[in-house]
Amino acid sequence: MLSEALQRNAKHEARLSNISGCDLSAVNESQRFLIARNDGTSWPFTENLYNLPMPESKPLVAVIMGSKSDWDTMRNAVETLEELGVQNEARVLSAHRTPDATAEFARGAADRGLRVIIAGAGGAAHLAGVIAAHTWLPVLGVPIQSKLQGLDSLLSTAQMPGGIPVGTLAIGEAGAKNAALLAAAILATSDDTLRQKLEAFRRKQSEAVLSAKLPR
Ligand code: RP5
Repeated sequence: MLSEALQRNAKHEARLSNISGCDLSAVNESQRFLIARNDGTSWPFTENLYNLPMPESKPLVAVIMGSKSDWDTMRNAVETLEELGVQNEARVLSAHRTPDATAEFARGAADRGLRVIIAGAGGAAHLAGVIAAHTWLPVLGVPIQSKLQGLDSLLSTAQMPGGIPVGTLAIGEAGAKNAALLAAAILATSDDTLRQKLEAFRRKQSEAVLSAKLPR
């Protein structure tokens, strides 16, 4: 099987050489993919050899933050989603400084294919609540550590009136990481592959705890 694939790839290398004037480095992976398809070859026979891109999938989770200054905290959410292979998008939107854009984002989120929204904000942290007011999607709030140690952010995010829920996580980095894990768990209720990744994440975490060496 592998040698057949290698032969087919050799044939394509030759075609690529002709097309690109012998400079294979000038042919990017998307072009290789298109050439293989236009060539009538059943795709994706080259996927392991060229790591050809799969069709782009839409983000399922949005990570929104009230300010660029929240990134150091909210990157923990993005990195955790990436680790689990969850398609995501991240951007700055403010409940107070960009109220119209925030509402527009929230209203269109479900139709764009998003399934969970993570919103982090600090101080008078209304972002998660305002987003939740404009969408039926689950919204997870991350209180950013603030000048008041994040207690203001925590209360502003958590104390929603009955009827518009925001699932509020811990203050700061742990909250951002857990928001991503919770978002993944929500998606995993209908995605077995993701469920297995989450279970593997937990196993690895447990192993790290059990094998911890104390400095003594
Ligand atoms: C909130 O105000 C943001 O979420 C941020 O945590 C806080 C401070 O924002 P900057 O003044 O740093 O932009 O809206």
